[in-house]
Amino acid sequence: EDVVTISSSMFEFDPYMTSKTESVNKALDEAIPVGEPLKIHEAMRYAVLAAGKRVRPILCLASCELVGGQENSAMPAACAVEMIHTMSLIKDDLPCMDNDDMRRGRPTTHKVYGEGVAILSGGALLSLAFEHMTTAEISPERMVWAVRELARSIGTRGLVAGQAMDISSEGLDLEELALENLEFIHVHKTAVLLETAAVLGAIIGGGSDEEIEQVRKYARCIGLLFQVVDDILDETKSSEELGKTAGKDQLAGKLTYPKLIGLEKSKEFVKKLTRDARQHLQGFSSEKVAPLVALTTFIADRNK
Ligand code: GRG
Repeated sequence: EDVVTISSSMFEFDPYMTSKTESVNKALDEAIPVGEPLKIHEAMRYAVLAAGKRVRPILCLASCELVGGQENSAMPAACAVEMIHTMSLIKDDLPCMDNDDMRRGRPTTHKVYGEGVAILSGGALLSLAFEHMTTAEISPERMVWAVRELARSIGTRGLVAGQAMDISSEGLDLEELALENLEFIHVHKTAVLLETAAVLGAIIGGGSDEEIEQVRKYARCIGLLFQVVDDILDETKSSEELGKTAGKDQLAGKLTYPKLIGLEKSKEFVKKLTRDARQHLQGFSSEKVAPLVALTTFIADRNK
C-alpha cells in the first residue's frame, strides 16, 4: 500500500491522461471511415468523436501496459470498447429510453440526425467495434477470448441486462427498489464494460491467467466505484443545473446510492472501493501500477 501510494504521488497523471486521450482520439478518428452511407458514418463520427472522457479506452491501454504489453497492440480493443460505450449512449438517449436532448455537451445523435439514423449508427458501431478489434496483432486464441469477453459485456449478461432491469424498475419507490436491484443495474450498465475494457487490455498485453484475474478484480471495483461516484454527482448537482441538463430520468428523481443509503454511507463506500481496487493491484511493480492507481483516484475524485 505504501509503495503504491509513493509511486502514484511521483507519477504525473495529467500529462498521462492528455497524451492517452490524444492517441485514443486519433485512433478513433482513423477507425471510423467517412463514406457511404454518408449520414450513417457522419452520425457515428458525431457521437464517438464528441468530448467523452475516454476512461474505458485508457483503462484498456493502461491494463495492457501493466502486464508488459505495448499501447499500440491494445489500441484496436480500446477503440472497440469506446464504440460500444457510445452505441449504448446513443440508444440510452432515444425517446423510447431516457429521452435525453444533450450528451457530451451537445445535442444527442437522434436530435441531430433523427431516430432512424441514430438507431442504425448504433448498430453500425456495434458491428464495427468487433471488426476493428480483430485488427489487433495477437494470437487467434487470445483474439477469440477477447471477442467472447466483449460480446458478453453487451448482451443479457451486460449492458442489455442492466438497461432491462432499469426499465422494469422505473417508477418504483425507495421501499420497492432494493439495494441489490440498484447494484444489479449499476454493475451491468456500467461496471461490466469498464471491467471488460481492463480485461481486454490484459489479454492483449499477454498477461498470465493470474494477472488477468487480478486486473478483472481491480476493474470490478473501479466499475462500481465509477457508478457510485456518478450517483453522488447526480445527487449533489444543484437544482438549477439539473433543470438545464437533465434527462427525463433525472427530473423524475432517478434512484441512486445516496437516495438508498444516504450521502455519507455512499462516500464511505467510495473509499472502500478505492482501497479494495488498490489491494487487487498488489504484486505488480510500483512503477507499472502507477497509472492505474492514479486512474482510480481520478474516478473517485472526479467532479463531472
Ligand atoms: C442495444 C445491444 C444494445 C445495448 C445498449 C441502452 C443500453 C443497452 C444500455 C445503457 C447503458 C448506459 C447508457 C449506461 C450508462 C453508463 C455511464 C455511466 C455513462 C457515462 O459514462 P462516462 O461518464 O461518459 O464515461 P463519457 O461521455 O465521458 O464517455
